[in-house]
Amino acid sequence: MYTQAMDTMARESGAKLEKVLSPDEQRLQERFDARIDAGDFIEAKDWMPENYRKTLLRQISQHAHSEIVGMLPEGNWIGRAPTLKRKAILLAKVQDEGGHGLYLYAAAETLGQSRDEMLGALHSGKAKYSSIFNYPTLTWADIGVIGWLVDGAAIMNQVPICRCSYAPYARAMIRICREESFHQRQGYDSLLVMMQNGTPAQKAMVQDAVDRWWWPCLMMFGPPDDQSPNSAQGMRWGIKRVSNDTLRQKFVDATVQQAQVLGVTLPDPDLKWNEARGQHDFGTIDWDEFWRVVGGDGPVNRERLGARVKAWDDGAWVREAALAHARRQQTKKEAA
Ligand code: BYC
Repeated sequence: MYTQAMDTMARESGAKLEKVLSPDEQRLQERFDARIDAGDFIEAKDWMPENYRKTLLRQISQHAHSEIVGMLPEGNWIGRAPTLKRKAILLAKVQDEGGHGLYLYAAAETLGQSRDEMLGALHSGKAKYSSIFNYPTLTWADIGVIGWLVDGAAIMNQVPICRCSYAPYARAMIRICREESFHQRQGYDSLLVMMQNGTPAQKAMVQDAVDRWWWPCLMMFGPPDDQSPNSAQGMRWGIKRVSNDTLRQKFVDATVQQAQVLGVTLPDPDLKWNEARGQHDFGTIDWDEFWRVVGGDGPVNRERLGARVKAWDDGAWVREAALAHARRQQTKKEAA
């Protein structure tokens, strides 16, 4: 039986949850729990516990914000891509990220929050987005490394969400994951070209980018399982299918061989194969750094949020023009 674990009133008073639900709500709750147990998908029109809805809104809106903020570090390099081919690929990738944000905002809207409200929360600094986008893109190699490692970590995290119990989110994730695979491949390909055909300076640039992005990528999966307040309930509800630590481990195991083929060293002296576990051991993540970045004090948090707010303000005339056009169309329709 699943409970609304975030219902602190019931928990704090020590009362059983059943006592605060009306008989009708109790019946709905039981039906919902049975559907989750059976692995059913929940649609927007279906009854759901209030805290299931809130948890989804939190995660999906954060995810949407990450896609939109994630356009910024790579967008900075569109005008500086080294060849026409790389520029076309990067343009397509950044546009895809914008599209992912739109699918996800649309999925979150089905839970009853408007896009304006979600964006308001982002712009005021109230809403979270992925910690990874608060690191700067200093060289062209950073763009390849974002594709390889950041999108690689994103795929590892996002493939299980294609089976999320909330169907509109799961459907959005299926489309997103297809595109993420291309994103990862293009990043890896761009690094491979530099490592195989590049000058010593280009090879050093790739290694430097790997050194700077590796640890922040491991942080992307979120805090360790025993310090992850949302995991237990998220997993019981089938929102989260695989734990933060399990996904992080899978990412490390998958990446080690890719790094060998590329000819780069992952910056962790403790990284080594553990025969007994059948997995790689790796060093300690600096969780103080992670919480600092999540709390708004990363290398470029202010710059990223500032760029988002400016884009929103600069786009005001587009929104006004679109609304004026819609009003005119409506007037014409009514007059016809
Ligand atoms: N950054 O209890 P936990 C992309 C927060 S886009 C910031 O484990 P949960 C891409 C967490 O929100 C990638 N905050 O939480 C785009 C929670 O705080 P609140 C984005 C983080 O939800 C463009 C607190 O820490 N992917 O790849 O069970 C170009 C405790 O955590 C982070 C998604 O959003 C973080 N890294 O698990 C290229 C995937 N980690 O909300 C690439 C969907 C944790 O209680 N999201 N926090 O205040 C998820 O899968 C889950 O929400 C998480 C966290 C695994 C991220």
